[in-house]
Amino acid sequence: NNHNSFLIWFTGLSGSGKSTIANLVEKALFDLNISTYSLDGDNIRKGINNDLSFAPEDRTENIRRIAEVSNLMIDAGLVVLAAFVSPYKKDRENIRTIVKDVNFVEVYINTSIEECERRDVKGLYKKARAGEIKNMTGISAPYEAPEHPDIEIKTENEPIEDSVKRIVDFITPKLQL
Ligand code: GGZ
Repeated sequence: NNHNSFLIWFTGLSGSGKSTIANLVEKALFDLNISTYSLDGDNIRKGINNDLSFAPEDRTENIRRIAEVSNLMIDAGLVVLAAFVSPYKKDRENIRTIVKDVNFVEVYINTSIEECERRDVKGLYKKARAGEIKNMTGISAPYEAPEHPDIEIKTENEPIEDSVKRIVDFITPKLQL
């Protein structure tokens, strides 16, 4: 539980590009014969965390359980990629405590709220503006940006391939290939 134990954590607004970038990083690691598993809202909030809302205390519990599940997967030998809005600084700090001996890499996907709202891939921002969704991060709920992320990605300024390469280049020297 040391050299190849990695948790790559992507934080950012809904629609910022977390899952897209995480999936491309996962592909690159696969090509290096590294066994990975990706966690995101689609596989976690529909399953183990389907009892949780987007209220602050439920987001905290969401992140806590994800950190614990990550710990188990890392223990099983996988590099875990986790893509969650994870808007609260204290919740992200708690992840470090939960996975203590694991190499924790915080990747901040810094896409502006204006751009996320313009993309509005799932129509959630429109619903939030119409008052049909409460607690929408960036609209009616806070996002506390990381102050010292290991990697910061500005998707509006950098080609996605370059972003992916920067993440892979950050991780691979630390991995026993
Ligand atoms: C933020 C919401 C909300 C609200 C539904 N606020 O773009 P998506 O759709 O696929 O990613 C978002 C996802 C956020 O779930 P997380 O588990 O990552 O959030 S947290 O870490 O804060 O617990 C979005 C969708 O769920 N979604 N309602 N109100 N995102």
